[in-house]
Amino acid sequence: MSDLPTLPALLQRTADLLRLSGANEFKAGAWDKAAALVEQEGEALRSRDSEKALQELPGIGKSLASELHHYLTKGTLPQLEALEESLPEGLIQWLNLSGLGPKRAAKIHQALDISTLDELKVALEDGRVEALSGFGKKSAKKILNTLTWMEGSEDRCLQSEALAIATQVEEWLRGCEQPFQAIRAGSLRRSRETIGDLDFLATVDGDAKALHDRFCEAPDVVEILSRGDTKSSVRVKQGRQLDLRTVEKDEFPAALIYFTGSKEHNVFLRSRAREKGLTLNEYGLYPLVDGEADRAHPVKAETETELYKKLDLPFTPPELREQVYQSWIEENTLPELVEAKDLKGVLHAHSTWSDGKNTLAEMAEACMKLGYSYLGITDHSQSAFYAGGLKPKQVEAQWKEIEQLNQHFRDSGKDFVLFKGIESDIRADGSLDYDDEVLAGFDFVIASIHGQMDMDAEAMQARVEKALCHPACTILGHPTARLLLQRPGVKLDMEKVIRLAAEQNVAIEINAAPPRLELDWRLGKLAREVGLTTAICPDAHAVDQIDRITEFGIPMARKAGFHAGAVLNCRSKEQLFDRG
Ligand code: DGT
Ligand code: CA
Ligand code: CA
Ligand code: ZN
Repeated sequence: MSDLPTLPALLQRTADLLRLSGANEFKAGAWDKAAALVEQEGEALRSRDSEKALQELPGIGKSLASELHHYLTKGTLPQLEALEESLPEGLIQWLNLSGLGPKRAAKIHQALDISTLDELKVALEDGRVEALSGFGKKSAKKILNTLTWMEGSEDRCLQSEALAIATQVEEWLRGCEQPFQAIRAGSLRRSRETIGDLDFLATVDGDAKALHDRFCEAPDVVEILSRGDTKSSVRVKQGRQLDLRTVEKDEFPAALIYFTGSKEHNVFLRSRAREKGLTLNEYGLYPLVDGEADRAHPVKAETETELYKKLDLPFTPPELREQVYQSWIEENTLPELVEAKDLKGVLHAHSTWSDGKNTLAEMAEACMKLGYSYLGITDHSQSAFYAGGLKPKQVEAQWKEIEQLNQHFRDSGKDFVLFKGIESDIRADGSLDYDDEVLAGFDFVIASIHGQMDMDAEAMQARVEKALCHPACTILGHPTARLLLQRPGVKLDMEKVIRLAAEQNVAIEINAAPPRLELDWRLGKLAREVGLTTAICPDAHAVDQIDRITEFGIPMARKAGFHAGAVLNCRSKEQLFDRG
């Protein structure tokens, strides 16, 4: 059976590959339109069970209807498969470079007769690309920057991708006939925003080989790198490496600490052990006798907590086992980290008023179902025309709908309220995207950068600082606009931004969209020192994206060291926008 939600993306990809192959715009554009149409149709598409019925859709000609029908019945698009077959694989990879669209990629490919990333890099460096008409020095430099950036990150993946793989593998392992206990370790347990390889640690009752065998036979495994009875490594089809370690029960706490890391945290713990006349390794904690571990008399510790205690240290949540937090651990000033149950409401979501997929009422309903007592809706502002940004007249109309819905909630005895918000573009000059009069009418304003990201550091700094100082600004959205593993953020002195935001009583969001995950957790320590408030936001464009705040937002806020008291949407709806 076909998976409808992925169909628009496949149609879009076909359009891109057609352009890459040099097809004319008329032909490629039809696939773009088909993608938008299919998105709009949703599940209703399934009821069109013949090519003829599909052809009745606007813009769907005979050949597209045949493709769609093939997809609905067989789950693939023949045209896409043919393109992927015929285009050089290296050339297809060019599409991952943000800043180089398929048409321009095709132009370079044809003019210079090159088709790999390496060849492209050389051509960017030796000036052949900038000499092509329509390119120039600046755009060649930009493409080269993204290429270099991507090279350094292709051995990692997003946390969300790693979590999906981990969940699948764990489910598969549960089918092992031998009883066992397994846990995620490494960067995944520490909730890093990107993941290199996935580490699992387990203890097995009886023969550990059975678990290793099952691990190596997981459905997505494409390569077994090593298979043993204490350690196995495999590669899965998504490209990631997975490591499984099994240890004895009494070794588990020390092994868990070791394989959770970070490396720097381990170094710190080992030196701490030395200071106490002990030695710590991946098997246990032992007294040091004549500079040697006394393995016959291990220091008893049945849990991680007990092990930390033996080192006179507080239990350190995995998220905080990073170099930056060493002083908090030593001084025993670790914060009580925010938890999912502390969240009271949702801020930063889009509706059909701009580029969201669900109506205001649907979004509110979904928040209620998840147990939240408010939703601060923030559609795009007028400059974001590409995302259906709201003109002042539409803002007013949306306010009316919000008031009606709130009235309805009150009348039906629902403990829920919609707040009037906006995600206002920060214009290049640092101004917000409406007159002050309009801005004052919102319950709250998220200010975000969406365009003109190439500005130099000084201009960008001034731009963001001006926005922060606007009296209507409540939250700074995705501060550097980075996209993990795709593009670095804008040039910004985040230390200064955090200090100023705290001073101005402006919160900086932790955006839970998997490629964003900023405010970066590395800045959490400073945030706590200056009393910055954050908001854990889904940036949801559909009802099924609201839950991101618990899935990715909470782990990231914890990793940044935030306690519930410093999180805006852990406040009740009555106290939410108190700025005293
Ligand atoms: P990743 O895989 O790059 O996302 O990051 P990690 O932290 O998962 O690193 P990985 O998979 O190389 O190792 C898992 C843990 O094992 C790591 O967090 C700490 C521990 N570990 C590995 N190698 C060393 C080492 O050379 N020294 C120390 N102290 N610990 C290590
Ligand atoms: Ca790892
Ligand atoms: Ca590893
Ligand atoms: Zn945004």
